[in-house]
Amino acid sequence: MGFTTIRSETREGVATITLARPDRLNALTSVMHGELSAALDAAEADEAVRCVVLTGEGRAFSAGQDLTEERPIGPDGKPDAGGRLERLYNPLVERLYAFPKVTIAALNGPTVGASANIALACDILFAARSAYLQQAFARIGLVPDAGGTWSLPRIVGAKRALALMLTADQIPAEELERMGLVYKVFDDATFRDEVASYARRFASGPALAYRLIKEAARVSEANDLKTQLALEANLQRKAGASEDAREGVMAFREKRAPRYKGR
Ligand code: T3D
Repeated sequence: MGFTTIRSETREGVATITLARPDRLNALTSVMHGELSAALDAAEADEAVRCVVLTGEGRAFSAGQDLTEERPIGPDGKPDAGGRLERLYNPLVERLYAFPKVTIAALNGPTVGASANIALACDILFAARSAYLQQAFARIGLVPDAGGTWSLPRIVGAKRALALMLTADQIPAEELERMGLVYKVFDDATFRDEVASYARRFASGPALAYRLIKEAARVSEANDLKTQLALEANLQRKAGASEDAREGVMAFREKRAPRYKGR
């Protein structure tokens, strides 16, 4: 697609989007945001794509906003960091939370600033053992953004989230796994293969059920038990009527692997 700051390739139902400015630790620029958005458009539209993997080239996942890029100027004539969030980061984070296919953030190395919170907007995070995550904002006099102040307390609890944000400490991969921010840590040498194996599993899985599971998880934060139970019944009605659900049960009875079609 003629991208200059990312790479996007699709294989076996998996679209892998790689942030590709390794000499800048894949720091995010406006151009990169535009390309990322176009790559997500393509992955969403392509029926053959069932899973999206977001990762980084070289030794980092991404070092957050490119700090050499000028901030937009606000109506008062002053640099407006919030304007950039409203224009670029907030739509990306909302889009990832609502993305209709399974999304994986593959943290191959340092995952810093806004990029950490973009990763947290993906469904599942895997990390290479050498990776770390850092809410670096306070180190440069900024406030965590890209949804970090929303997602972190929900994942790790209020006090721990506050400590991560105030200290801006680099948290090693194994601790991220213990805190529940990362699902699994793999050795650096096998990291890409392990992530690819999970991605292929999702790509051949029941896509409709995955979409409904994501919907249930996404809205559960705001629902009480009664509302969530009613939602589950509705979603199960849809899933249960799908070809995939029929195939899943048939495959179980016939003692063979299911062949899901995503409908
Ligand atoms: O508009 C707004 O600003 C609001 C939006 C804010 C969103 C945010 O994401 S704020 C947070 C921004 N990110 C950071 O504060 C992290 C900055 N980077 C670092 O602190 C360090 O680079 C790391 C801790 C991530 C890694 O350290 P290290 O020692 O492994 O690598 P390094 O040598 O610092 O970095 C390698 C190169 O990448 C280096 O360039 P050089 O010296 O080789 O020419 C470095 O300047 C460059 N680089 C790293 N991070 C960024 C960057 N260049 C531009 N922007 C970066 N964020």
